[in-house]
Amino acid sequence: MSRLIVVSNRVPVPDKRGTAPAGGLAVALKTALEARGGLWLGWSGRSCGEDEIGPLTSVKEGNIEYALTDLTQQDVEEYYQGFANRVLWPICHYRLDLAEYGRREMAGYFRVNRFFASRLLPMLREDDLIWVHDYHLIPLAAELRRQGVRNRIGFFLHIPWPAPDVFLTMPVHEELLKGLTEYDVIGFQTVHDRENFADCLARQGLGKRLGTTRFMVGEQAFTAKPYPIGIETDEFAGIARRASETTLHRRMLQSLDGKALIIGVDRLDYSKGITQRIDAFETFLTRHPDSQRHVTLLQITPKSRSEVPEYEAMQRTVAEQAGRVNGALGTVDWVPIRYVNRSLRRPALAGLYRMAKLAMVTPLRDGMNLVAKEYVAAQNEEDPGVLLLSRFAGAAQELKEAVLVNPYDVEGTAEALARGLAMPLEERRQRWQGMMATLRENDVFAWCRAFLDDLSGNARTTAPSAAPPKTAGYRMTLDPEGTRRHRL
Ligand code: ADQ
Repeated sequence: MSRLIVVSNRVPVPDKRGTAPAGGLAVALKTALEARGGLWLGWSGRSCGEDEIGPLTSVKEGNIEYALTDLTQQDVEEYYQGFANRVLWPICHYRLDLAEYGRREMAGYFRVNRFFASRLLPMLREDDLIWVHDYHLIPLAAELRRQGVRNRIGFFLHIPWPAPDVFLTMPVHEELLKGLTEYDVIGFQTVHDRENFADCLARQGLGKRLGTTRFMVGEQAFTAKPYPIGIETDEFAGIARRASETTLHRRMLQSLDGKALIIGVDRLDYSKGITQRIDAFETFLTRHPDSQRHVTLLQITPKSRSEVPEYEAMQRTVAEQAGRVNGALGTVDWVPIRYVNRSLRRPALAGLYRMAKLAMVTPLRDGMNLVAKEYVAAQNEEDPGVLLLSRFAGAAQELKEAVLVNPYDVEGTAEALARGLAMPLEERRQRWQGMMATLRENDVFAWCRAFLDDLSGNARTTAPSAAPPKTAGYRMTLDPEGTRRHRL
């Protein structure tokens, strides 16, 4: 079996006791790396002066090596804070209004990708499989190819891929699109994202489509396919079951004093729809005054990317909004919204999910959204809670039994919330069973295997003899992968 090289912006390096930061993605990739032996390369999170970039820092654990590089302060500003977080992130989440293009940042993004390629090159062996993750590193394959690398390289995009009208607003769209076609396998979260990508290729007249998942640009054929990411379903369910014995769980139950808990868990990010969610909760309370004093919304939101001004402003907006609702509707012994800016450990989070009668997972746009999946996995099968899920989260393509909402429609979300809280046990059970079966079948390990099978399986330069798409041009409206699960 070929060795596996994973490249991502940040790397979950195990600490001195050998425990890696928890999280399904890290666990799944670590399992794959252990099976094949391998290397995980990324940024150390440190910045330094131009002349201070030293050799890679290496941490070894068993047959896995974690290799970290520092970046210069200028690199971090241009590549990470600049182009990745202030252009690619907003554009891929359909926020054209927040994208800030700057030539310097764009150049920095490509320069740092070249730099990552040069750091990887001396460590590469001929038959290594390379798996690149996420929007920070789109041009990495093109840089590696330019430096002579012929290995099979795969890319997985964790965030949405936008429709052509949105994507093409980016001044460097051509380079990014062409850069992607240098991969052998491109993974998206949903069929919808892959079709958006195919539409972008078609709009730019780049190559041709050979079949549902195969494309050809110049002499090179590649695969573009949805691989919906999952969680460690059974492990997470076990953590949630055990969490009911913890002190935090008891204290929380006590403090709820019989009120129904509604939960929201998101990094602080404008894509997560937190302000619309609070609006919907307020509308629900106002329209259903008999629910007042009987429900509490716990919104757990660790701060993220505070160096980007939009995020700092958002922190103020959400805190003020929660304060205003609490001031207007709260009583001396009831606070409608508890707003917490903390990251919680997984057992604590799992226990809170299990305690909550309903989860509001209402992003305006999300690649997948693992919180939705964790909430379902954490439920008590005898008395499961209700998942209110945005139809604009990738997870909505799989979790069809959730109560799907349009987060822009505040009143509609408020009514769905009322319906969800009143949902009879039998319906809750049925919906939960359907969702849980999906999560068990397509957990994060299955996701990882499916991608790596495709990455190790295809021949890069062979043009397959697949039939052309049945519909004219590139657009395919019906795609059987929409319901396909990876049974491996
Ligand atoms: P994110 O945007 O970070 O990920 P998400 O998929 O919801 O979003 O995952 C966040 C993870 O962080 C979850 O495992 C969750 O439990 C954890 N988390 C969130 N808030 C927390 C808190 N307060 N304390 C502790 N843990 C917390 C990106 C994309 C998503 C895609 C993932 C994976 O934006 O769409 O689902 O990658 O591909």
